[in-house]
Amino acid sequence: MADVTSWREAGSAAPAPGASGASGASGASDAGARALARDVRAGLQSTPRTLPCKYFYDDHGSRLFERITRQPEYYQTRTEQALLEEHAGEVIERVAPRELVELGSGVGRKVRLLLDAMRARGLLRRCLLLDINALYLRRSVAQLAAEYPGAEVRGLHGDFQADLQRLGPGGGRLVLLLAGTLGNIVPRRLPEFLSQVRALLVPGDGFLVGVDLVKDRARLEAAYNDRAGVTAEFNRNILAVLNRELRADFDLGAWEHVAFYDEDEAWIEMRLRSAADQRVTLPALGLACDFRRGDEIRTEISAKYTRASLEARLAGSGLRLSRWWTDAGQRFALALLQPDVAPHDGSDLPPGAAGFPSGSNG
Ligand code: SAH
Ligand code: AVI
Repeated sequence: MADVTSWREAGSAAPAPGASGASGASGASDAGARALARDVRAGLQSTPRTLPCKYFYDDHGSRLFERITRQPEYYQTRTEQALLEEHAGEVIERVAPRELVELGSGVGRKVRLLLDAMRARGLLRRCLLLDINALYLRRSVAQLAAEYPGAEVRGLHGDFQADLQRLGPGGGRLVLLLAGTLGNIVPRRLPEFLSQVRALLVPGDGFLVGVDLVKDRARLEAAYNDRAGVTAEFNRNILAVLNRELRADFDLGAWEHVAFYDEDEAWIEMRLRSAADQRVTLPALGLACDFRRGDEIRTEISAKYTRASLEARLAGSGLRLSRWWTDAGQRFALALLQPDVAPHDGSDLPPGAAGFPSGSNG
């Protein structure tokens, strides 16, 4: 059983203009266009100029991301895949979920390792994929529904920073945020996001996060400056989204890809740098922007964590680190986060969970 729900029709923020709609409904793309217009206006008028990285992922951008994951410099995907191959069984045994929810599911490849581990233990009932790109979402849902015929597979088209409450209450739930996508959330906003995820869970549930780790600058910068230039194309693609959706006239050839590691912030920052003095018009916004040669627009941050810096961000979120796995090279980690069981308030304990073990910090 499979279906894809557009949350936008329910009146929530509309995050994916330019992506093929699941239903092609024009109301959905109107809402998407409004959200894009608001975000781009605010971002281009702020100092420094910024664009939200979620707008990379139209259909072409999603394809480019897939190509990035196959570049030799981009160690993240293959390292996380290997960690999941090794530890999926243990994750499932710790959480015993009947429902898997993947935020930012993309092609939905790695999720199979967890679904297989659930199925092997007779646990699998439901799988929910959430993504901003409706085309990839619809394809993934159809494929998983065919491969796991006993499970209810659903797609939710939305923004994991705006729409989480639509997932409803937890209980037997494992939420995934893989690929290091947690790093694309500005770290100071992470506690708020983690609290929102916590609200989807009950004690005993889990939130499995793929975490790209702090490491030497050369390796990090190489991953975002691949020799084949795929990341550069991915970065410039955000301007193509603005040209199509807002009738802007960015000349993609007049913008240079920049990606560097900011050690103080512990994040990779991607920017687009104007290669000339130029004026860009965005008629749909009634906006014209002047750029001097060398002016930059920040398009993405990709924060890198240590176990300690991630734990520091958990403070007050209601989640604790229950298990931590890394590869031998300490490049990438899987962090299993689970709700704190507040000793003074067991009101959200599910039936029978009163004796839930606290779990060890691995
Ligand atoms: N989980 C996949 C894909 C990771 S790439 C993997 O492990 O390979 C990040 C994914 O998150 C993309 O599919 C992108 O479309 C989606 N995404 C990015 N920002 C999002 C947001 N704010 N809300 C929902 N999905 C988002
Ligand atoms: C999806 N996300 C974790 C990627 C990252 O590494 O931050 C997106 C990306 N940006 C450039 N390359 C890949």
